[in-house]
Parts: sequence; structure tokens; C-alpha cells
Amino acid sequence: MRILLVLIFISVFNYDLNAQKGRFKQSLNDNWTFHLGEFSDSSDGERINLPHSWNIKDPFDEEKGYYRGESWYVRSLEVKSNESKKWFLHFEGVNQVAEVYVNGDLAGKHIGGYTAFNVDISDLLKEGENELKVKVDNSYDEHIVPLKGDFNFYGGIYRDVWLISTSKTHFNFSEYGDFGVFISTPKVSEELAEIKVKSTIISNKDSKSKISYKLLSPDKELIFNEKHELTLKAGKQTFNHALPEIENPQLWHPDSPNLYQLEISILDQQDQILDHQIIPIGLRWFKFDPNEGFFINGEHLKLMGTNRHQDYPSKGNALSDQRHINDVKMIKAMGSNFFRTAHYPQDPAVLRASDQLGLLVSMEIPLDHDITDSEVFYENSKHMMVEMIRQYYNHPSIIIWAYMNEMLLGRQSDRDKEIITKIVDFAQVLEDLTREEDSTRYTMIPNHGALQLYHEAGLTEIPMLVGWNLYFGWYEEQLGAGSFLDDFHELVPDKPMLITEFGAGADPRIHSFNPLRFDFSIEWQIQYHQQNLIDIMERSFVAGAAVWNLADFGSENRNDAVPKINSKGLIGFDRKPKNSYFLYQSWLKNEPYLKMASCDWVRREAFEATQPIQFFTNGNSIQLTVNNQKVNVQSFENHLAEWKVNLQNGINTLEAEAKFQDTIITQKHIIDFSLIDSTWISSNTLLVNCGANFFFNDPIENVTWQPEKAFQNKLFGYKGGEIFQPRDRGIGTDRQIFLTQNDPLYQTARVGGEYKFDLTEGQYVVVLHFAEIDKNYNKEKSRIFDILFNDLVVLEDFDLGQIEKFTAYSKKIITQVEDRGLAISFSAKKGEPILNAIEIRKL
Ligand code: GCB
Ligand code: CA
Repeated sequence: MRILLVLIFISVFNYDLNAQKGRFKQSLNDNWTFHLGEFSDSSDGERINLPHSWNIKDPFDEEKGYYRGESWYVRSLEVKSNESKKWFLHFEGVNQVAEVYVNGDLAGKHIGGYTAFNVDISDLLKEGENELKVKVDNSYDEHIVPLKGDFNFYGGIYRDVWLISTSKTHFNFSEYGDFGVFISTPKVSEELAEIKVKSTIISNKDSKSKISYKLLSPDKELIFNEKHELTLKAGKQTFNHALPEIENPQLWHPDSPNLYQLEISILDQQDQILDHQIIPIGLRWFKFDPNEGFFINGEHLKLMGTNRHQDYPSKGNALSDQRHINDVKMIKAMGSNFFRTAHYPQDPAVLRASDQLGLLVSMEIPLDHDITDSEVFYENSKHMMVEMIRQYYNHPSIIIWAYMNEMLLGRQSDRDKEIITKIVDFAQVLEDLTREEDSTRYTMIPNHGALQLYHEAGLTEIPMLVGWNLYFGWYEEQLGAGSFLDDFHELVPDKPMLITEFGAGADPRIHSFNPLRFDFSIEWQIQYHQQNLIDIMERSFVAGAAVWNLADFGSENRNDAVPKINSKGLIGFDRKPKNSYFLYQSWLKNEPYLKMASCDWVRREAFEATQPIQFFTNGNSIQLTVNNQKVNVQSFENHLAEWKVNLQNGINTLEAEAKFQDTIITQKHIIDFSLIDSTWISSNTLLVNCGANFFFNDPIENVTWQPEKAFQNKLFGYKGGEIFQPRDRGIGTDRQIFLTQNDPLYQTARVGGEYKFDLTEGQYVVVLHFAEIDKNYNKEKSRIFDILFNDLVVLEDFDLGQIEKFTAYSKKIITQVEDRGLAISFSAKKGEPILNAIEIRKL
């Protein structure tokens, strides 16, 4: 009876094997139980599917920090055991330390949250039901990168897990998480391509077997199917084979991402498949030149694109393949040919999509800002570097390996000599290691914009390419990277370079006609990118540039207009394009293009009827028609054209027409406009953001807050006082405001002064919004003032120190206005009065 059962198992399994051609591979994403914190048998846990992260909400709430600690994933695993099989688990990504237990025994451990790993569980599995437990820990660990970073280190088994079974003779499941097959294309030209395959095979005995290579063309035509005899010895062996040369290859290029497909199998003497893999191959050659930039297949190509982080609202970093692919598609649809996987290796789906869609990729390990001077740290980082290179080696999209980011940020050459020397020494170690692992790609170190510091330290010398993260017009006051780029090229003329980051924050709720650094307006982001694009495109020695960032992303330490979010995305955290995304399309896309800038700003209230209207295009000229009246044709510069248009109250129809060689594109936009004057104020709600230059559209209440203005007759405005400006950059505070989502209203304020409103007679409700946003104030050193309406005290001894700092507070006051309008003033008792926003509504 027992024998019979085993036979049945074998036959069932053989059936699977044939279907999967010698390798059984299925995801193990379902049916897990998750335990936050330490494991206890008595707790039920939560039923979940992978991919999964436990930091879905806590990096975004108002409390400091998010859970970084241990958690457990438990699952049962039923196998039809078979003596002649090997069983592996392949984890694509677990952040950041994983211990894998099978039936209570430790089967494997992995360090590092962004690379894959293999666990051989063959010896621990028993027939029937097994218990699989994975302990995952995302605690800070001084020996594991990243030590720092402007992004969230979401914990969890956040990428796919696979169960793989093979024969005892199989391709190596290495300790670097790869699958033992490496493909290189040492010579590629239009006439000929050479393909070399290096494979490592594990065998349990001395035997004769074969390896077969079947190559299909991009059109799925068989090019060859050839076999090599192998003499296997028990243990591990590596084979190098040159495949038949390919004549007139169909080259891989971002515009024509032709992929050949190699099927590689280990066969036994009877030609039965023992193990099997299918690997796409792209045939291309490329180089970087210090003066001319990048060339692929002999053709010049400016590398243009973005960086990309891997998180998404209410998913953390646990994204489906489709979500990853959608991002890659958005990079492509922008007109890009290039991207940088931000600060770490990304999901295999990202690289597969890049190969297929035609995007060139720079990838790096998360060695961001800091090192720990310890052997363990160095070993972990080196291991991670090798993992990255071996796991992604076969992707034709990858052209650059990088390994450090902005290592000298906040450092000074004399003061920090010791640590700088250690960083530079370690850079050399990683550089040598990378070149030894992969001589077919370029190496790179991205630096922040301190040219001399990096140069003198030697960090511009070590890598083959230098990357610069340049925020001219954001962290640096000067708009445009031009002069920095020229300085670099003069200082290091023989080194090819890329801009690895450049970007400006923007919140789609914020629009401005007078955009400023740090106002987070959509318009400043456009202005920032426009100038930087001009500077980049003008310089042929700039091989390429990657915007920081494709999408907004979570960063728990950040308190921009939307706290906990880095808003430098060209698209939102929700992936909705911001207008800058369209600016890029006009610059980068080859097909005819036209789009209204600020096309999301279609309901406007303003004190001025004359509004600047901009269009992005790659056409020759644009004709604009406003409410059926043609306005003058604009020529445009650098893809941008602007008109000053008089809008009428109510619906305005804008029609733009751009002419191209053999086509015309038209775009129609409706702007619903309200001109604010004193009659308007008297019948609507007037909302004013004190201390701010921008319009703030609150999508929840569906209202627009006006930028403040100086008083004019028959209107409203402030008299005297000053904008709250705590630092030498932009406006407002860079702190989160609690108890509100409208941070930009409270982050900005006017200090002192008074306000006047030319209201018609009647009863009004006035809401005054406050927040203490000066960190130097406290309960003792507080602001105390009276608030007066038309010289009558309505609130006496108002003490802002009694309210928590950086917390929204509002006071509603009902008042009767006579024909002299409303004047709001303050009488200071202590400190200076402050007002963050005002709301006035007629009752
Ligand atoms: C950088 C960093 C990146 C940040 C970015 C920023 O230079 O490399 O991780 O997110 O600046 O937005 O400040
Ligand atoms: Ca304000």
C-alpha cells in the first residue's frame, strides 16, 4: 500500500514536471498568517496574502516614527515529497532581515531588504504538511544599508515568494540569489552578434548529460537549437559556451526593444529535461563619452527620464507586478528612454518591463549618505552589490551599476577627514568588485552638488561615470544647473557625467502666478524644470538626466505641503500626472504634442481678470482662441508659449491649435472663472491664506483660498506686518501642522499688521485661523494679543502659547458690519500677533 502511494505521487509529480519542463515554479503568496511583533502560538495572527507590508498606515499618521521591529509570517506547505527532487524557496524581497524556518529548523537567513535570496529547503521538508515560518525584522541595524535615506523602510515580505522544485541536477541557486545562468554579448554590431553563456550546474553524482540552447528571434522564429555534451562531476561546475553567431541581429534599442529568447536546459542522456530556464536577450552595444554623452548601437541618445521609488498609497512597498509595470509605462509614456531605480534594486517586474518597453536603467545598492566603519557593514554591502549584479545581470535594459549616494552630504573636508577617507576607500573596494563582476556595464557614484568636496576627496575619479544630484532652484537659490555643469566639465573634462537627480516639490492643490522656491506650487515646479531642461539640453557633455522623482513617495521625516510625502514627483503618490509631467512630454515625445499648462486648474477665483495661460507643445506655432475670439499667434521658446488672457465671469472656452508638418492638434479647455470684487465678497465666502503667495484649492471642501494681498480700495487686503519666513528659503515653516490636512494654510502666516475688508452692510461670520509656527515660541515666551473688529475688542488676551505648537486652531466670530466695512486689527500684549488664514462669509 505504501509503495503504491509513492508511485502515485511520482506520477503526479512527473506530470507537473513535464508541464513545467523540468522546473516546477509557483508563487507561494497565498494563505499566510501574519503576526506583528514577537510570535506567540496563542495569537491568531491575521490572514494575509503577499506581497505584504506592515507599515501601510503608520508612516503617514501624525505620530513620530513607524514600526521598525520583528514580525512573523506563517504558512503550511504541503508537498508530495520525492527523493529525487530538490526544493527551493525564492524570496524576491523581504525588508530587511529574514530568517526562514521549516518545521522549526532554520533553513536560511538573509540580510538586506532589496535583493532576492534562495533557500534550499530539500532536507527539511517532509512528506505531507510542513510548517513554514519567516521572521522578518526591519529594525535599524548599523551594519545594514540603508542607514539613512529620504524614504520609508517599510517592513514585510513585500515581493513575491516562489516555491521551486528541480531535479537533483540543476542550475545553481546561488547564495547571491541568482539562478546560475549569466548571458553576455561581448560583440554586437549591425552585422553580427556573439552571445556567451556562463552557467553553473549542481549535480548530485558523476554523470553524462547535455545542455541545450534554443534561441528564438524577436519574431519567435527558431534560430538554432544546439546541444553540448557535459561531463558532470558530483558537486558544482561552471561551463562557458559561445553560442552560434547571429548575423544581422535585430538590435535592442529604446525605440525598438527587440528581445531574443534563450531557452536553456539541462538534459539527461535520454534527452529528458532535468532543469530549464527561459531568458530574454537584448543585443545592443553602448558607450559614454565625456564630451558627447551616450551612444547606443552607434547612435547618439540623450538619456532622459526619472528616478523611481517603489511605494504606493495604502500599499507601502508591497505592490503587485501590475502596479510596478504601470509606473514603468508612465516613465515610457513621458517620452523617457531612461530611469534610475532610486536608491535600491527594484522588483523583477520593473526590469522585465524595462527590457520589453525599451528603457535604459541605472541601478544601485541602498548605500545612502552614511557608512558604519565595521567589517560586518563592509561585508554586507559587498554581498549586496554582488547580489544585485548577479540577479539582474541578464537584463539588457541595465547599463549602469551604482553603489553610493551623496556620501559627503553635510561633511567638510578638514573636519571630517577620517570618515571621508573611509568612504573613499570603500568606494574603491566596491568599484573594483563591480568591475570584476561585470565588465560590460558602467559604474557610477551619484553625489550632491558640492563639486570641490567630492573632487578633492577623489570620488569623481573612482567611478566610470559621475552622477550629480542637483537642486538648483530648490535647495539652491540659483535657478538652473547650467553653471554647475560647466564648472564640472571644466574641472573633470575626461569624465562622462549624468544628472542623477533634479527636482522641485509641487502640490496640485497649490497654484501661483508668482511662484517661489518652496511654495510647492505647480507653477514653480514647471519653472524649475523648464530652466533645468534648457540647461541640460544645451550641453552635449551631459549624457543624461533623471528627474527626482517620477512619483511622490512616502518619507516619514519630511513635512512639506503634504507631510510625510516627498512631493517632487511629476505625478502624484496616486499617480495622477502633475502639469510638469506634460512639460516633459512636450520636450521628449517624438509625436506632435500640445497641452495646456495648469490644465487641472479649471475653477478659478481671482482679483485679476487677466490671467497668464501657458501651453506646452513641440509644434511650430500656436493659435489661441478665447471665447471665440482669436488672440495673437504665439511663437514659443523651448516648448512653452504664454498669453495674458482676459477671462470673463463664468465659463470661458479656450481653444488652442498647434500646427505640425502634416497634422494639426487642437485642445479645448473650459475655465470657470469668478472675478473677486466687493460685491462678490459680500455674497460668497472669501478665504484668504495669510503670508502666502499662492492659491490653495482644498479638494475636500471644494474651495479656493486666495493668496494674501496688500489693501486696495473696494477690496480687501493687509496693511503692514510681515510674511512669516523663518529661513532664507521660500516661505512658511517646513513643519507638519497637526489636526489639519490643509498644512499650507497654517505653515504660512503674516506677523503683525492689520486687515481691511470693504464689505457691504450685514452680518458676517469671520473665522480666524492660527497656528504657532515659530519654534522659538513656547508657553512662557508666548504671543498674547487682543483681536479687534473695527476697533472693538472681540477677543481679549488671546494667548497662542496655550495651544500646542504647530497645531491648527480656529476661532469663529460673528459680527455686524456697517457701511464702513470690516477692519481686523491686533493689540499686542506680549510677542507679535500672528494670523495664518481668514475666512469671511455673509450670514
Ligand atoms: C536627494 C536624495 C533623495 C532625496 C532628494 C530630495 O538628493 O538623494 O533621496 O529624496 O534629494 O528630495 O531631497
Ligand atoms: Ca497661511
